[in-house]
Amino acid sequence: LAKNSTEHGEALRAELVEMVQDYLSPVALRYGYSQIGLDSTIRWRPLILILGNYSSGKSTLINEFVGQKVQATGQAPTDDSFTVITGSVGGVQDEREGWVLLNDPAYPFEILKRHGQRFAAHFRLKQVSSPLLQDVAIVDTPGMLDSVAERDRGYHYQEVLADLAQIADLIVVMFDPHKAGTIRESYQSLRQTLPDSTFEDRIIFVLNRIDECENFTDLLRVYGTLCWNLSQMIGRKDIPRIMMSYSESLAKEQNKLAADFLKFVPNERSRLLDAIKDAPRHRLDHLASYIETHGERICHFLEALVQYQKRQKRFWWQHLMKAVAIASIVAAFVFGLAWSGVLIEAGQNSIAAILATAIGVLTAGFWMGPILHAKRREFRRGQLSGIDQLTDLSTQSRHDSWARISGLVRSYLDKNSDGLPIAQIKQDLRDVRNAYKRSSKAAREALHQR
Ligand SMILES: Nc1nc2c(ncn2[C@@H]2O[C@H](COP(=O)(O)OP(=O)(O)OP(=O)(O)O)[C@@H](O)[C@H]2O)c(=O)[nH]1
Ligand SMILES: [Mg+2]
Repeated sequence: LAKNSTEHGEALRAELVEMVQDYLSPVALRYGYSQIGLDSTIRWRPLILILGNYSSGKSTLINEFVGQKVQATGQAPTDDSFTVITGSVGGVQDEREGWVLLNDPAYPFEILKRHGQRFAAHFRLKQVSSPLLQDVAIVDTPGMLDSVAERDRGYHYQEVLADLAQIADLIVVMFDPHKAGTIRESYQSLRQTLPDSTFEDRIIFVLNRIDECENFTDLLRVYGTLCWNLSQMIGRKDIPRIMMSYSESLAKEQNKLAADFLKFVPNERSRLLDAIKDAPRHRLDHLASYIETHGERICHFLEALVQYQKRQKRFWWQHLMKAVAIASIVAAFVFGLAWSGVLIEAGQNSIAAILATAIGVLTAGFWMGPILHAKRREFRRGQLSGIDQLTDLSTQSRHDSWARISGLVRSYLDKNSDGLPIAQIKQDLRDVRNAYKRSSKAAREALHQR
């Protein structure tokens, strides 16, 4: 049964990725909603992102789980690179450097290209043979420094983290007793990028290296400090669960295992390992919310375009009415003059009528031509500067999604407002809406059945 359900999950995942490729990606690219195919970040294997303070024990933990010394470890800030560590095909050990990796469509990292060469020089992939890494990849990250040192990296560290967090299925945030809570800025950038609905499910907080606490009181003090800092960062009073962990072998080496309090605090390292092994199951949940978030936003985007076109049409009709009214008045006036003998000989009704019609048509043409042209520019300027009028912002989620897309809508309209392909837009809106709702429903049902 388990095998069956894994296979079913696998098939469903493939189907969802295909839906994104066939329906969401082309539309996203067509309207400039995204610069890369939306399926590119979800194609690859499940990804676990490990981040936290420097020296909090990230690399030590990874080496332990992988069963080899893949990453360098040490007391000072050791590593200034992002390393994707994954299983190798046929046991080949391989390394791949940043720029090649960012440009390879087989990997989901195209989105990181925007961080430039300086970042690429700090990005690499290592393939190692390890049972844990057969279906998943782990990303080891440079430890967080304080915010002053953070500025010297040459790329925007927090934005890189945020982009990686969008690709990741599980995010492990690590602290240690010496620095329990100095990651405020990084935390906030995660918070802003991940959709609210998935934020809590996808993130695990770990207080690591607890064997180094002096005694139980010291541990409580550190734990309390971390809770306080987390609640400040989260802006809430209920603290997420924090796993406690330490490296058994290091503790033994350093004679820390004798500490009494460790007997009362179970090492949750193995639970952390279980969570990492479980990442493929997180993938389905991640996919479902990925599809919902982008599906909703794309629909929101297209709805705004439809709204713009409606206003444009109304504007055009108003001017046509005006043109007809003014042309009629002018024509009537000309006819009156002609009929009464001011323009031509009196009594030549048919010539007067022809003359009046001709001048009326000219007037209408002038109004719908150069005058409308100037007015239309004014209309467009007005619409673009008051772009929020194009959408209904009655709920918080509409607000959030609009905050993400309004700039993109504006730049699309800026280039295309004169010839919006409205039939296509409406068709795309229908297709995307149907496709994403259908897929999200299927994914939610599958998740529910677990
Ligand atoms: N006692 C003890 N020491 C640990 C533990 N985990 C890591 N260490 C030590 O802490 C130091 C930092 O560990 P790393 O794994 O290099 O930490 P990191 O988070 O990867 O650090 P950066 O890569 O610099 O961000 C190393 O000297 C490790 O030996 C632990 O659980 N207990
Ligand atoms: Mg490290």
